[in-house]
Amino acid sequence: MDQSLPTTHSTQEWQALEAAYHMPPFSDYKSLHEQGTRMITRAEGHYIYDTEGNQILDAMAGLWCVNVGYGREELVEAAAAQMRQLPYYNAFFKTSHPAVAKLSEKLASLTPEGLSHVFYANSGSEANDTIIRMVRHFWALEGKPEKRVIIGRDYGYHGSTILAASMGGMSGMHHQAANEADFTHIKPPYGFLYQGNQSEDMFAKTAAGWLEDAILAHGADKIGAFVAEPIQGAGGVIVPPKGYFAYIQEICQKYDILFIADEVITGFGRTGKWFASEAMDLRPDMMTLAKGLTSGYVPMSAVMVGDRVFTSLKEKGGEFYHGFTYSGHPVAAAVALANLQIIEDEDLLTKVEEETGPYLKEALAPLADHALVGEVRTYGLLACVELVKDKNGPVLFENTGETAEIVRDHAIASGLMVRAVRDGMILSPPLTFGKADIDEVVVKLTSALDVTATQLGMV
Ligand code: PXG
Repeated sequence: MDQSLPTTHSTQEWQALEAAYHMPPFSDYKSLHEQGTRMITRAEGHYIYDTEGNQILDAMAGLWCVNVGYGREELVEAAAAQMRQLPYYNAFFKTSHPAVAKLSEKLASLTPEGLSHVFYANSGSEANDTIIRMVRHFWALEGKPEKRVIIGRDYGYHGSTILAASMGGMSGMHHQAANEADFTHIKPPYGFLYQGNQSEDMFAKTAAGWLEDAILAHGADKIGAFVAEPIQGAGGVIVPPKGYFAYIQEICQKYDILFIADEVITGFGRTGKWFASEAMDLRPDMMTLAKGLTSGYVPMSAVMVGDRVFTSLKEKGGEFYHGFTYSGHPVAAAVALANLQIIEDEDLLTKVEEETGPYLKEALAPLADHALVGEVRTYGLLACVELVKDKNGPVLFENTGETAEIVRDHAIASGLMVRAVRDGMILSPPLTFGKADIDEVVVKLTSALDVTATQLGMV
């Protein structure tokens, strides 16, 4: 029996249902339906398909998550088999199940040494809320309950739950967030805006110095943790200068501040290693995982807890009052295990590190000469093409985001899905992308840039 949803409605009928009933995330409900929503009905490999019959190359892997690409029967089978055997049981009250036990062992083996225990949630946001509570629990057990302020970075994104939004540096989200007193933010190591004529190492020192300044301004006795995405994703693929995190980690150690790596985007092969922490030599006390953990086929997130924190919780005792009905969900755990198996069997890390990562860098490099482009930066299979009004300066566009939106619309019209962040065009394709897929991205993105530059009278 075919149980898939009907695809027989017209685009207009689907859009009418959307407009009548659905409140999608991050939307302005006033302007949302002026244009009509694009309705995606299916996906296969690296392409998504909409109700108009358009085939679109997905250079964003859904939302930075479909690392193994679409249509993977292994994941469907893993979910179905687990649903038949044990579709649900909880991990509360001293019960658990084999899928989550196996996944925990696997994650402990893949993540950097010292991160040996796993706490599960369903989204990156929940995982980060878990971390915030665990930071407070840890310092309370250590007899320093006043160490509860967490330092994040501007343009950092850690999720949409109330605390994760406060920890993040998206200022637009802050007025709906939690009490500001528990969070503070420093400037990110965003070379394009802040490096000026400093050498890379000098800028790394300057940017890490912003952390020390913030610690001294608040008093180290108040600061519980510093949180960072190794590469800021939703903030615009901000790649730190070499050495930045070495200085950052020294500072965290000097003032006895926990270091948290949010690897929701950078994890599971995106950088060519299992985790950016490995690529950048980070030794976080805790690590946030989601997205690529299940390649987005089902929701699951995890917090990797380092030995210092875990040992304290274990030795000092006292309940950690926190958890979700679906923490360590058996179906998600089974899908995660199958997904990790694919990454290993297909050697996707080597593919990204040695083949497609360097190829993406090389293929995008010529765009730096385009009239609309101020900078191209890549790391593994992450990329940002920064748009500028004038390359000399560079001078940014006044109405931030407007130009990137135009480029994005042209790209989609030509069959390429990219993300726009401020005036940056963002790529985060499936790790199964080959060189031919990258070539297709470059051709379509270049054409979208050309059309936009002509439209804006820049060439
Ligand atoms: N941390 C990081 C680094 C993320 O990128 C989260 C936490 C939160 O995960 P959940 O599963 O709660 O969404 C994310 C999520 C965008 C965009 O606009 C990015 C994310 C989510 C939604 C939109 O690029 N990243």
